[in-house]
Amino acid sequence: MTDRSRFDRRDVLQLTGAGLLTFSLAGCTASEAGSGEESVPRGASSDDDADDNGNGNGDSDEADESENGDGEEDVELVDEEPDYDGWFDDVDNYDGTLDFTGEDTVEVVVGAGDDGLLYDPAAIEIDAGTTVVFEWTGNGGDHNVAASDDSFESELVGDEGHTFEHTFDDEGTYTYLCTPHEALGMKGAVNVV
Ligand SMILES: [Cu+2]
Repeated sequence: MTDRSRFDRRDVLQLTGAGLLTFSLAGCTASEAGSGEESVPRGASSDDDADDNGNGNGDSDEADESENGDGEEDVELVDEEPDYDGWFDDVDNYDGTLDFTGEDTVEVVVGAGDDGLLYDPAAIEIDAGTTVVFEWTGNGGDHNVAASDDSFESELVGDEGHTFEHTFDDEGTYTYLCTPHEALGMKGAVNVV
């Protein structure tokens, strides 16, 4: 999907800088396929295509930001961002919810970031029945993973390689935090669809 984002961005440049490039591409395709150039109102149909490309670009810009954050190039942001009701206001690495639907297991790093005081990714979306495996980096001291609604809670440990698993069977938005580091913004969320 990275490739598509870049392609879309290139289209924007073409449209704003020299819209003729997109137009000529569309024209070539039309003439090759139909060889009926004389009867096709090329200007009008090309205009429609160009508008469609332009509309898609607001979304891909957001996706680019998430790539910078964690390098997960093949993961996209969800189409409709859940309402976390301010949960992520003080979380440094929250940059939208990453779409992990279709996966049986998803890994979240515990103790990410320069200080080891983040979960990464901070927000994920999964299907009901998916297991999330939290894995400790060993950075930032002792951490845990504690659901706001007490539906799950891990041990409080600092060992590198420690893991805690939870399978999310029911749909809903689950926020969780690290008990010692909540005030420092060590918080995450799992949106189950
Ligand atoms: Cu912590």
